[in-house]
Order: sequence, then C-alpha cells, then structure tokens
Amino acid sequence: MRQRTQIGIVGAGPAGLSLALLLAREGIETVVLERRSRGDVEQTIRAGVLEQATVDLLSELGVAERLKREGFVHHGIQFRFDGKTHRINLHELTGGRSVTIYPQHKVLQDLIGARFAQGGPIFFGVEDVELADVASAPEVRFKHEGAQIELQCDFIAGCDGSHSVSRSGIPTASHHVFTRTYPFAWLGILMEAPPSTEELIYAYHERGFALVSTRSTELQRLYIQCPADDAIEAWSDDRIIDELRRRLITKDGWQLLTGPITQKSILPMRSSVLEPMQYGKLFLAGDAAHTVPATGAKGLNLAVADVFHLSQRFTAFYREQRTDRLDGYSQRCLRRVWRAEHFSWWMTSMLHRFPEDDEFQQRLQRAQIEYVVNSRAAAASLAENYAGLPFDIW
Ligand code: RFL
Ligand code: PHB
Repeated sequence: MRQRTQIGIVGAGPAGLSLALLLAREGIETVVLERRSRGDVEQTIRAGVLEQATVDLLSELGVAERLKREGFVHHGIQFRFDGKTHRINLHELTGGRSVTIYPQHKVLQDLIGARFAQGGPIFFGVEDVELADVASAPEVRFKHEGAQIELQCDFIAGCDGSHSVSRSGIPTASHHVFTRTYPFAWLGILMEAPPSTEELIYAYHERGFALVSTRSTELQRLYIQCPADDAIEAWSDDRIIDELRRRLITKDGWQLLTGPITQKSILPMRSSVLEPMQYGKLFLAGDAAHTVPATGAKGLNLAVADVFHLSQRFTAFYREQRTDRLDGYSQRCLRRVWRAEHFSWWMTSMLHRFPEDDEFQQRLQRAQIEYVVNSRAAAASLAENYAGLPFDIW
C-alpha cells in the first residue's frame, strides 16, 4: 500500500513527537512511525530534568498544563562530598533560570494526547522499518498490522533514538561518529518513599557517584555508579540501599528516606556524536544523532532543541522555498550539541570514580569540585550549562 506525506517522522520519542506538533502549527503534514506500543512508550521511565527552554517550548505547544501543575521547579542543585552539602543557586547565578523535574514518560503522554486531539497520525507497533532513496525521492517502508506500507515523503526526520535505523540511511563514507565509552555504568532505581531532599543531590564519594532525584511526592529516583559489566542480579535491594546510605552520608544527621524499590536497571554511560546530522533529504534529531552520559541531564533537552531548529527550517522551505536553511541544520545544531557533550563529559569526569585514576588524578578531581562549590565564577559556569543555554547559542 502506498501513502504520502510531507515529512515522515521515524520514532515517537521527545524529538519525533515535538517535531510533529511544531510542524502541525505551521500546517505541515507529518506521519509518525513508532516501533513500540503506545503503552510501552507512555510507561518507560527515563529522564526527569527539563531545562527552562524545554518547558517554554512545551508551553508554547500547549502541552504543559499538567507539567505546570505537577512538575517541581528547582532553583538549585546540591553537591555533596566529605559529609558536607553545598548548594548551587541556579536561579540567582543565571539571572532567573531554573529547571523543572517532570518525568519523560509524562511528557510523552502529554505530546501523544495532543497529537491525537489534532487528528494527526501515529502508527504504533510498526515493524521492519527501512529507508529508501533518501538522496532524491525518500520513502519509508514498514509493516503495520500485517500490511506492507510505502510512505513517500518530501523529507524524513530520523528521530528513532540511540539504536537508530534511520542512521543507516547515511552512507558510511558520508558521516563520522565520535564516541567515548566510560568505564562504569549507573544503577537506577525507583523507590516508593517521600523525597529525602527538596533539591537534587549529586554526591562524590570514594565508593563512587550517587544521585538523589525525584519523580513525585511518593516516588524517589536514585542512581549509583557501578561497574560497567555488573549484572542487575548482583544488586539486592538491601545492597543498593546500603550503598546509597554510605555514599550520601553527612555529618549533619541528614537521613535517606527509604521504602520498597519498584524498579531497577543498569544504564551504560556513553557519549557519541554523528556528523553531519543530515544527508540528502534525511535529517537526524535527538539521540539518533548524539548521546550524552546522563550526569548532565541533557539528552531530552538536546532532542527538543534539535527539532526546534529543524521545524524552523522545514517551515522556511514550505513557506519561502528556501533550501539554504535546511542545508545549515546540522552545523547549527552541532554547536549546541558539542557544548552539551563537553558539559556532560565534564560533570561525569568530575563526579565519578574512574578505576584507572591514580592519586594525582583524584587530587585534581577534588580540586575541581572544591572550585565549583566555592568560586562564584565556577558555579556560574556550571549553572549556565545545567539550567540550559538558549536554543540559539553563538
Ligand atoms: P528516544 O526517546 O529514544 O525515542 C526514540 C523512539 O524511536 C523508537 N524507535 C523506532 N521507531 C520506529 N522505527 C524504528 N526502527 C525505531 N527505532 C526506535 C523508539 O522506540 C523510541 O520510542 O529518543 P529522542 O526522541 O531523541 O529523545 C532522547 C531522550 O529520550 C533521551 O536523550 C533522554 O531520556 C536522556 N536522559 C535525560 N535527558 C534529559 O534531558 N534530562 C534528564 O534528566 C535525563 N535523564 C536520560 C535520563 C536517559 C536515561 N536513560 C534511560 C538512558 C535518565 C536516564 C536513566
Ligand atoms: C533523573 O531524575 O532521572 C535525573 C536527574 C538528574 C540527572 C540525570 C537523571 O543528572
């Protein structure tokens, strides 16, 4: 069966769905294809920290009503080491910007709800997605509910995450992938307990990094650094809680509130950037083009920034027949991507225990953390990056 649309969007994550809504505002027609079921997409636990610019964009798209009601606005974050806690005042150091804690799967529920309310198509549960002819007459071929469909498009947006199939539409000789793999992973859990802290705590400890985040007034999100090859079975609930307590210990009597652990998983820590993010009529956005270790909380925010730029460029094409804006897409995004790559690498390097580090390296790491929490200039730089740079950076 043959179908036609202006933009074929592969992937219904934050990038694909925000792009569909941004383009719908401009009267540009899209079809969104998603490999997983709607239920799966709407329930998978991932990101939590939204930058101000991301919240503003979701508000503009009219999908931030619940976010505004249920999200927690955080004006600061905390660093903990040597049993002491140091606050970085994001709000003050950035001239009034902050972050909002609101789970990614709720962002997706809100985006999917809005897309269906507009009558726009999302095909969930598609199989065997393949891209053809991306240089001239792009087509996405896939199976949906037993039918084989060829979707002809003016352009394809590859928004299909870090295991992207769309990437394969760019010939090997026409791109380069830059990667860094870190020698550790994160063990992430959801725990049914009220928040132990009003703001996120990033802890540096000789046993490894720990992070206290939140999801709701009854649910905490916590992470600990663990060896990259650890199996989840090696981590009993008691061992996780014991390790969290050790790494988060303070001299002022602070206590981690605990409860049943309802979910646990191990997440690899990796950076990657594919350059350029476009080929012919195929444009990559979000994790399909680049990934960051979760320490800086940048992945979802970068995905949204990419599609903001992409939607502007598609709009210029359809309104004014301008192709030059499309040609500049990758270059525009990569400046911001590399800034976020650097920040994520820097936060990761500052806060984790690296197995190969000698004592000299550990002293340097310590000097860096002390600088960040004691110098206004250093704290301001961290705050600017953490709260998020504008979509249009230099
Ligand atoms: P996604 O979210 O992976 O969505 C891609 C979608 O494409 C589908 N797909 C396909 N569909 C059709 N055909 C195919 N061949 C397909 N292949 C894949 C997938 O099923 C999926 O639904 O990519 P997108 O849209 O680029 O969004 C990226 C973000 O999801 C990601 O960067 C963040 O989750 C990263 N991240 C964080 N980012 C933040 O900005 N703030 C945070 O606080 C934050 N915390 C996190 C995170 C990621 C984490 N994990 C699990 C890696 C915390 C964690 C634990
Ligand atoms: C989260 O809440 O999932 C989270 C928070 C901060 C990070 C990474 C993940 O740096």
